Amino acid sequence: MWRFVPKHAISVVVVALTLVSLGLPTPAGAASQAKAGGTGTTLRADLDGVPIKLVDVGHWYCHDFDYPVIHCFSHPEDLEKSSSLALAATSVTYVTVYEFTFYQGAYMHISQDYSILALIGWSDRISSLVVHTSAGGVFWTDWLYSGTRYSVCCLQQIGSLGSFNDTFSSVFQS
Ligand SMILES: [Ca+2]
Repeated sequence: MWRFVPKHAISVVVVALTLVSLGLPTPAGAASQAKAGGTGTTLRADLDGVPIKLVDVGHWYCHDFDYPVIHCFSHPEDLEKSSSLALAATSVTYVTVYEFTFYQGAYMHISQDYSILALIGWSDRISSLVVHTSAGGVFWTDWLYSGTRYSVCCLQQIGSLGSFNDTFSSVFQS
């Protein structure tokens, strides 16, 4: 069954991952992984089951319901199948972010906090979004939940972010 790490723990892990991945070049074989010291939790990503670099997540159709693994797919229909299986097992607050306005381009179902969206290739690229639950989240224009905040909630569908287009650099779920 799917099991989720408590959010406060995830935040610590994300920050740790960020520091590690920014500070140390990783060997080619470990390029798709960023390890958090001491926790045993490794944020990683795959595309159609094959490991990919985390920064490439933003190019595909992905979800993080199996955190700390981000699953990506070449085709959105495969993403939706995988997402349905995960969501059937638990209730999750999540937001879908899209590369282009009006829900076009690459997209990702995000249920976790990301202090640096650049880590998964999503910084300064989000142009539209959909909130799937009554809860929501807060996007920020800078790393580590700073800069200008942009709160979303309540099944909002935002086809165009206006002046916030391509500005979000971190996000946490509320
Ligand atoms: Ca964009």
